[in-house]
Amino acid sequence: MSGAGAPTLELDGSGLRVVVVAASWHDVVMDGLVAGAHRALERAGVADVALVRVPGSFELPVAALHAARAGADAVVALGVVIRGGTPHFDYVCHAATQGLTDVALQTGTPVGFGVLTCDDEAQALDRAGLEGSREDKGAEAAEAAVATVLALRAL
Ligand code: DLZ
Repeated sequence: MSGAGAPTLELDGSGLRVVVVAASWHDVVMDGLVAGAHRALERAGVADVALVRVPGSFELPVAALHAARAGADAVVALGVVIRGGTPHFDYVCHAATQGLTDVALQTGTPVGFGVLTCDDEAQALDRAGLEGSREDKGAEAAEAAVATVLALRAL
């Protein structure tokens, strides 16, 4: 999947409470994703931002569920899973993706999906919003979460 075609979003997220849930594997890439999400939320005027760290991407759904039940208007889920030589990659990716989807649908709380699933670390660094990265997936996930809250409120 390429990053081409991503929308440019002008957002007013003032008054929203947003919880960023972030895994801890691959710390350099994670630092970039978390910083990108915070930059995007600040640009959108979201003042009430909390950050919750969990060990790995497998733990993101339960943290997102807890945040949603605790009253977050939106959750931004960030993680990095890098393919290795075992099927573990597929299990962790599937659990994170399906689990976060379930949280959004069961609670009605928008969940921005910022989990990178990459073949190697170079791919992940290129999407991490760091100096020299081509993409900023942490920011994209944060913007998507805020935009979805605003879209749902307009219904
Ligand atoms: C076990 C594991 C492996 C092999 N790789 C990653 C990874 O690339 N990214 C990530 O976020 N987490 C990884 N994990 C940890 C699992 O997500 C989870 O934390 C453990 O299986 C413990 O439940």
